[in-house]
Amino acid sequence: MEKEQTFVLIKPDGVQRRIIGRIMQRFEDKGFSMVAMKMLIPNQELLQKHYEELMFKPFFPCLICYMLSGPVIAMIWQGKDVVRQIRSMLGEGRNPLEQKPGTVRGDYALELQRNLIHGSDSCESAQKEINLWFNLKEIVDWKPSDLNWVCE
Ligand code: IDP
Repeated sequence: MEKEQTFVLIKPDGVQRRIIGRIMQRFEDKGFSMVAMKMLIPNQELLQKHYEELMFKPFFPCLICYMLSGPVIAMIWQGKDVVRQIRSMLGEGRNPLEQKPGTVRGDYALELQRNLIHGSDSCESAQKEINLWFNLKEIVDWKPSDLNWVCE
């Protein structure tokens, strides 16, 4: 069974716009499995760690403020090549206006900042982000019953 995992965060605008279900549906339809999920209002310390690489960007204070503005949904998704696949399904690249229809950002977002969703950009950052947002006890080890029909 393919155990690659990635961290996905539906940002405050995704929650407020009530598109959580539609986003998760895309990942389930592709054949990925969710192994952890929680809703929370993240605190500043957590967000500063999550976005530490962007600390010196001019938009950093604004980004933190936006991310503090309401609840988010933190998730771990598992499956074959899941890190790369989910990045491409959410619409990689800074500007949602450049993203193709069929991607989450391409279908639902117009702005650089309010882009609805985060997905880890590498296996290394996925592991780091999973450890930052989740305890081991919150991750569920389960085998989807249709797995043999999705993966050879
Ligand atoms: P990513 O989410 O596509 O991986 P990053 O460069 O890691 O993009 O940026 C993190 C988040 O910071 C973006 O998802 C977006 O919400 C916000 N952001 C990135 N660039 C800008 C900008 O130029 N202005 C405002 N917000 C930005």
